[in-house]
Amino acid sequence: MERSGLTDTFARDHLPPPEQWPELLFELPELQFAPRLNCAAELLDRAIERGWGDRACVLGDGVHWSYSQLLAQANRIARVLVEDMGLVSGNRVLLRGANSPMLAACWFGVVKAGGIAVGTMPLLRARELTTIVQKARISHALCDARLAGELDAARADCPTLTQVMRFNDRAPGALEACLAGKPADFEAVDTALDDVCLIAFTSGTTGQPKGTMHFHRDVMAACACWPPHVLRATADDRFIGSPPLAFTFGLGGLLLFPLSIGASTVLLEKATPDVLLAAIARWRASVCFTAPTSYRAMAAQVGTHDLSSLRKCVSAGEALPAATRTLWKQASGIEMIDGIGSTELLHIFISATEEQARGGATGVPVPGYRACVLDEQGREVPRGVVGRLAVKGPTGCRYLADDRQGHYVRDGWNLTGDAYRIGDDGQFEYQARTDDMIISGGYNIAGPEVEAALLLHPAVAECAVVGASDEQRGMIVKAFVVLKTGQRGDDTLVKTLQDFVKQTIAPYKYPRAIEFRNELPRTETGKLQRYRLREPRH
Ligand code: 3UK
Repeated sequence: MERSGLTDTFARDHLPPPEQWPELLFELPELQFAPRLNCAAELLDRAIERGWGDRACVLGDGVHWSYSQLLAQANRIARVLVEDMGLVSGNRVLLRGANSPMLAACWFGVVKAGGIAVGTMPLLRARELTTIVQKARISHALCDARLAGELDAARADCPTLTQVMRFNDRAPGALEACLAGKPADFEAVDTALDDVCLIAFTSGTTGQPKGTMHFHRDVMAACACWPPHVLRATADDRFIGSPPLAFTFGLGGLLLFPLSIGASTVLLEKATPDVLLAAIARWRASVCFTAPTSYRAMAAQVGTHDLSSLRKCVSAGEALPAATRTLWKQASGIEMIDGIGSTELLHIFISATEEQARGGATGVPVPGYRACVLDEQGREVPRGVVGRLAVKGPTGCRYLADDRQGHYVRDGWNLTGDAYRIGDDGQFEYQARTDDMIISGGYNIAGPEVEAALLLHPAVAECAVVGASDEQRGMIVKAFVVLKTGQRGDDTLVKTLQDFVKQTIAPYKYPRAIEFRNELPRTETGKLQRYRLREPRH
């Protein structure tokens, strides 16, 4: 490894042993990085050198910052961290707030100062924050005043967290007051390309959250792979979307990627489907990032908004059903860019351009990455056979002090926990999470395939399919269905939906049980929490 530029060595000390790392690939010419690299300086200071200083950069409610203004703000924040809050490079800094230009400036301030940014989802409670603070041994926090309650409640069990400053706050000790007296320049800490700059916690549908450690190089590698090769946005694009900056889907899509090309980005505190549609029209946004369900909900309402500025739509976070792709195309005229990414690999590693896009397929490995489908023994399966998705590239899984490293990385491959198959055209087709495969009456059934079939029925707004235990068959396919308004969930509709599925896919896959719900349990990142539908209701 390169000589570290960080004084506090906690992160490097807690990397997994080298033999447990995935193999890393740096074959592309754009992945040759200098040994000294600070990604915040690379993205912001270099932007000014490229002449982008006066271009629009981050926008939000009442805020319109150019690249120079964002850099100045980030520099002042770095000074507050170092000069007023005693930050030593390598310290972990918790960031807490809804998406906003100020939160973006905090991220860059922390990273320029050699701090390690740890984003937290706005909805997290004191218990969950405590786990994160303890695990990453966090010493500093920058927190939106409106979200300070849960962090304050966590502090009793967080002795390492000694420095907390609030922003979006007019109080004398708040960040805004401290920034007022600071000069707008700051020399970035001279970090190594393999110094940790980010610990992203997995959104964790089950179990304890895992901290994934990413280097300055990883951030630049993510900017160099999927965005130029698949997204292909330009400096004149304006990005917008819903994923929180604490989720690497949001951090990349709504902050790092637009800034890496001189584009602008709109950071919305709230981005429910109705709000997002109105915001696209208001800001004349051209590139949108959100989850499949959000596109589905927006498709029903596009008529009432001017979406003429919109030209690229990215879907990630969970599988994009073919019906949702078609629905959005019909409603907006736009072919979506689907992409599978993970917190462990930082961002998207399999995806398809608008031209390559095909319903039911995620796409092909992003340039810079390699992917294949393996059996239980780690051997490649023939084309068309379902197995475990395995990936390697310039980024990869490094858990912070966690035994589960050996589950995600085997023989140099990152195993994402997804069941995939490669189609005749070479595209990767998502089946299910490996632990979501339903084995019923001896058949292997992928829940998402049944969901995709149900979604084709006009009465269905949303659905989730899981295995439910059954005395006779061991397991049966059970569907939880949210109906469109005006539909009645009765026995007749159950029968109608069952027949509909039997006519759409192999009949043995039909849901033997259907339960109607008003909504489905989801994480803050938009992922369906299937495990909550599996457990008995109390
Ligand atoms: C699932 C998908 C099918 C899949 C993420 C883009 O979702 C992200 O990260 P997470 O760590 O979850 C990873 C898991 O989510 N998944 C994500 N996208 C897709 N399944 N099709 C997709 N397009 O199970 C994967 O293993 O929360 C996504 C960029 C950054 C991210 N962190």
